[in-house]
Amino acid sequence: MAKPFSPAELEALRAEFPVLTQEVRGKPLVYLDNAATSQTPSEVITRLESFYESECSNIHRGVHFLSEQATIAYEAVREKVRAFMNAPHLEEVIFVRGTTEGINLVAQSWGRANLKSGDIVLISEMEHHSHIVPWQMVSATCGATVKSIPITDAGEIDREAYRSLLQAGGVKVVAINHVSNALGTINPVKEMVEEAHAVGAIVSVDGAQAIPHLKVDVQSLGCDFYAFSAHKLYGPTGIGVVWGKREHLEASPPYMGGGDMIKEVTIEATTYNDLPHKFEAGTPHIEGGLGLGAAIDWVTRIDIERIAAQEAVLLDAGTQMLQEVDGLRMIGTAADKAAVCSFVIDGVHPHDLGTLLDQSGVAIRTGHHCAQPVMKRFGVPATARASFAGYNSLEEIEIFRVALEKALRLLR
Ligand code: 7TS
Repeated sequence: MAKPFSPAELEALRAEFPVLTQEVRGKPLVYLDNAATSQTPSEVITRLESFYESECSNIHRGVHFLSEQATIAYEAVREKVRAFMNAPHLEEVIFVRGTTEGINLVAQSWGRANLKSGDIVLISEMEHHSHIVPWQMVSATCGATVKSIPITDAGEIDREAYRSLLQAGGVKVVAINHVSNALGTINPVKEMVEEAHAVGAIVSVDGAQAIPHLKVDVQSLGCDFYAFSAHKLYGPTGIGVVWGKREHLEASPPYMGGGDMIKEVTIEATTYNDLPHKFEAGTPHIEGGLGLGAAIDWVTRIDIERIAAQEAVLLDAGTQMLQEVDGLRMIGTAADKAAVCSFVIDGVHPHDLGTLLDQSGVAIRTGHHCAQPVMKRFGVPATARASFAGYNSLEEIEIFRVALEKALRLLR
């Protein structure tokens, strides 16, 4: 079992994040909105700068020095990503803008080529909108039907209901997140994949909330597609990855047309490039890719297991602290949870709470978290959500507690 950070280790780690040293509204920043976007260590920021200082050029197309260097650096990140998620083949790693684009790519490329009238797409009730809407869009085009996998009162997948839905036949796709952003639930992806494959369905996994907290191994999970965003993994915005099994990617048409994704173009017709370039039309987010590589290096150096151990301590302390608040109801009490505390408090609107906490320098997220079916399931319009990262401390949970008490005195 990995250990959480010692006070000295945590202090050194926090010092790597320039943003954490600032005050907001005259108070030290307590950043507890990591499920939305995590903060960025200096190493990653420096990597973004150094691209513009010494490598700025387009990639995959230049014969000159800068382009050659940038291409080598960018392609080296693909290998880092492959190793980070233990993907079997390099060409299965496709760079995209983020989780959302990755899922749209899967739905539009694989979905259009494979879904037909009468097919069923199963989407869990705890999905982020970005894992619902793209499948709805392609289903509407292909005549497929979208059905939901229900969740329990604890915010876990109802496994019995899932099995029944699979057994009823016609399921071609199962769309599940590895970790829910609104509940924190860690889903039993490996088992759910086995069950889906047994009836001939593929599984698309939204890994946006899992990649910063868990050691992800796509071969062990056995899933067919896995998408994530760099900005939740201590990396830059605007870049992410969708991984897919080679046979699926090869049998799917490109998502976008343009430069770099072709072998030959005439005015009449085009032959497409090989993987991964077939799915990477146009100039990519080059410095973003380099930043993602630096973020993976950073997480590897710190050790994802130790980050997870730190977050487990924070989740325990945060949950305990919140449960002592009068009238508070935790939304999402799964046995296996990542570092997310979503809650509502009697008589208090989450937005008011978020605004008052901000006055104390505490940043949380409030709203439906782009997971309206979850809100509907629990009968709430919105929740307040504190989400932790490896650099958060128990002292910050204490500041959060004091700020929460102060806010509740004003609101009640
Ligand atoms: N899937 C999940 C589970 C997410 O949490 C998010 C973003 C996305 C997909 C979309 O990622 P993007 O990088 O493509 O935007 N979640 C959140 C959140 O919880 N608060 O702000 C963004």
